[in-house]
Amino acid sequence: MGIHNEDIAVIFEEIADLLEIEDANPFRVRAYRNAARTIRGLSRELGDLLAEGKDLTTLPSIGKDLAAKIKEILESGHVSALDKLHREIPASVEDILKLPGLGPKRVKQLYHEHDIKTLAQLESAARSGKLQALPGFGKRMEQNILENIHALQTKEKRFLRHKATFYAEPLLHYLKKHKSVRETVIAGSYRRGRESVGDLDILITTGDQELVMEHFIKYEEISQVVSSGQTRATVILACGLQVDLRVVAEKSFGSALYYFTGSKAHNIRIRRLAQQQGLKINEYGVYRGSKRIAGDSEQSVSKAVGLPFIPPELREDRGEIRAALNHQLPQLIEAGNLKGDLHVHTIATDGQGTIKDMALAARKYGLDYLAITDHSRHLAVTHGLDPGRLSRQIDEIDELNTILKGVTLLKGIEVDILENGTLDLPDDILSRLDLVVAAVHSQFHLTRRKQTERILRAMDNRNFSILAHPSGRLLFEREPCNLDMEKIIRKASERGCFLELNSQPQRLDLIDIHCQQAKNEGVLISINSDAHDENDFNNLEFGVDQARRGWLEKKNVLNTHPLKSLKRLLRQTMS
Ligand code: DGT
Ligand code: CA
Ligand code: CA
Repeated sequence: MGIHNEDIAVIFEEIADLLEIEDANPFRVRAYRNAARTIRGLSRELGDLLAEGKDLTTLPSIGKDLAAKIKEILESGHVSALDKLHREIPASVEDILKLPGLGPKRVKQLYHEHDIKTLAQLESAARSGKLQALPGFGKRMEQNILENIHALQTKEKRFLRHKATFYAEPLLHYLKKHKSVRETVIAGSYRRGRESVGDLDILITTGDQELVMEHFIKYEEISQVVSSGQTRATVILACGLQVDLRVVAEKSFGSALYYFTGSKAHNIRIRRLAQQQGLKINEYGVYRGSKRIAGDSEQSVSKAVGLPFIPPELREDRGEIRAALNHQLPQLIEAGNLKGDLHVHTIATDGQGTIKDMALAARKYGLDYLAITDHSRHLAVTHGLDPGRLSRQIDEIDELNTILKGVTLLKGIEVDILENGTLDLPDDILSRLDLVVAAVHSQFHLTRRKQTERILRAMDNRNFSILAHPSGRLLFEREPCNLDMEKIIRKASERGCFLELNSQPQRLDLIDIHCQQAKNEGVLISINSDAHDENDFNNLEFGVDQARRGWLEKKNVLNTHPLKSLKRLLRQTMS
């Protein structure tokens, strides 16, 4: 689990590449490259040298600054200089950089001179023959690029976790069918509840590993067996998802589960904590000297290093170990804590169900209340509501509430935030509603300052209740808006209004770290389905998973409140 010299060299090379794309001072770029070379040539691990108290600046090409960065990487698994570059350069540009044959110089040229910043843009330039005309490219290179993009598209693809569940669950079911399979569990990012997964890491225990491996390899959805051995196999499913299966011994199940759940950064910290207590920890168990003291369950592993159980969603090295040591782990929210849903569409705009359909579906899902929030007129493609239609919907909801049993409807709207920060409908109609959910649906590319001011201004409206899908991102499709989210969170705190965690699997917006920030600022989060049909309430579970990754407790979530106190909270924003 340690950090090796190679890991550090890779980080320094990435920094050099990104600095080069940013047109940084060539001396700085070279300093990182030279350091990477030095590190690769060392005969000892930097971690060991540091532990022995060696002064790293005595190594060639390592000055004070780089020595400090090495220390930072060894201690935390990452380095803030690289984190900063990741914030500045779109991730999609880095995707281009990863294409074989395209170095930082060419990527810089594509990005700065030709505004090519995604693989899709690169592909279309190559297809239309425009790329070969650029200085330093040419026909061969264009052809290579097309081939490499194709190879990449069929290979390294992350899956929405939501999508992965569709393949994971039948596979688990298939594995469990075999009579000698005992435990099966999906570890890795899937278990940590990440919004997307690179692959599935499945652990099983069995009395007969040979038979079980044979059974696994015969799964009909497998399109390619990458490798298979006695205790481990890697396969690709027809959908493109990779699955790593490991058979582990029963007595090591807990330590294997802990290890393969990750994250890697969390594991590194746990291992260090164990070392401080004279213990050794790996995927087989926890050891004092040669004596094995724990490993059959995850609880036994945690306990051996003096920690309470840390929920997988928190295992990202974001302070969870410190919190655990101080007995301050959050009591994470659970799906059953939600009492209602505050963002739902109907056939009046782009939904599939009537108000009544949606109300009954919400009741069936176990919710006590439901806010109807159709789109406003500015979003014409959805046939958004104008004041007249909204007024009639208000009357319709009042009437339905007199006959519906077991569920209460609230009157709302998902109103567009216009480019200048005003809301798309007049105050006199908005003030008749129980809540106003406001959202950006246009002009996603304003500058950071303008986009932030636009939203802050909207939040100043007295009728504003909840900011919907605050960043506007669509996973794998649209980058988040360029926004100062910290400012928005602070504003919500001052103003006493709320932020949404939109549960659509492709949105999952707010993201986890912003949930955590909102919690720290005392801002309540509304976990909403944004349902467009009766089945979409199931999305709420993905929203809750994300909320757990954001450290949220029941008390941090607006719609865990019973109707009466919810209404009071909503009214408070209007005063
Ligand atoms: P993914 O698949 O990219 O969504 O992310 P993970 O977290 O599932 O990563 P994966 O599949 O590469 O590995 C699963 C877990 O196994 C990971 O979270 C921690 C553990 N692990 C794998 N390789 C290493 C390693 O080289 N060092 C350490 N410390 N842990 C590792
Ligand atoms: Ca994985
Ligand atoms: Ca894996």
